[in-house]
Amino acid sequence: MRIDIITLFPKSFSVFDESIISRARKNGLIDINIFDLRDYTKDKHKKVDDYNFSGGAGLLIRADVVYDAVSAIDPEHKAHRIFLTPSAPIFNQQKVQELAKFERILLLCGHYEGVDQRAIDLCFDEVVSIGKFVLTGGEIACMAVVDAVARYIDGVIAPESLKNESYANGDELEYPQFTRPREFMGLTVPEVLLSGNHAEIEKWKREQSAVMTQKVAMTGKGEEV
Ligand code: 6GU
Repeated sequence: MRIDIITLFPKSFSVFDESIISRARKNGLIDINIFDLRDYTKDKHKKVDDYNFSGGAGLLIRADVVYDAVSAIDPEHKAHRIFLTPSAPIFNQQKVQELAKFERILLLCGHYEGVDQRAIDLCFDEVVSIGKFVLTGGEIACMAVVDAVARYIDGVIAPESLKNESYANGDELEYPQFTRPREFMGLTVPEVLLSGNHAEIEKWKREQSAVMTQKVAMTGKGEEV
């Protein structure tokens, strides 16, 4: 899968040089390209923003700069194009799986007060938010989206890992897990997990998933795309 990211802060994406994503890039499973929006300005001061016609403080990213960047990077509109903004439907695991099916995606990270709406209307297929809160820019949201999507690309992680995890079955959350030692600070590993009885262990996992899901549902309501 090819992933193109347009940002004003390319250096922040060094996170993709670590861990699983880095390995997937080296193995040729994902081709992540970071583009600096400033490289697509025409004026000598490399100005990307301008004042907001609705008034108020804060500058907006200009439509022409975004249009020029997107047109240069994806001239034939081969990529599924996503703009990251808090003013959007909220991302979830179903969306992750949908995005993972594209051969190519392109993401634009907003910054400052946002982006001229005409750029969004003209250039993007979809807008995505990662939750009901506001970040200083779309970069961290972009990293979250790309990381989650990359996990669903063949070869990036073991397929079994995708089966037994939160949101693999609807909104069901994963059960608690334990490793050695059997006792830590007075807390013990549930007896059934030490029993070697696989049927009982499976039953315990299903029950604990339900308990976890119920607990979380009662403490905060999640949002759907
Ligand atoms: Cl995609 N961008 C920003 N700036 N803030 C957010 C967000 C995105 N999703 C949640 N908060």
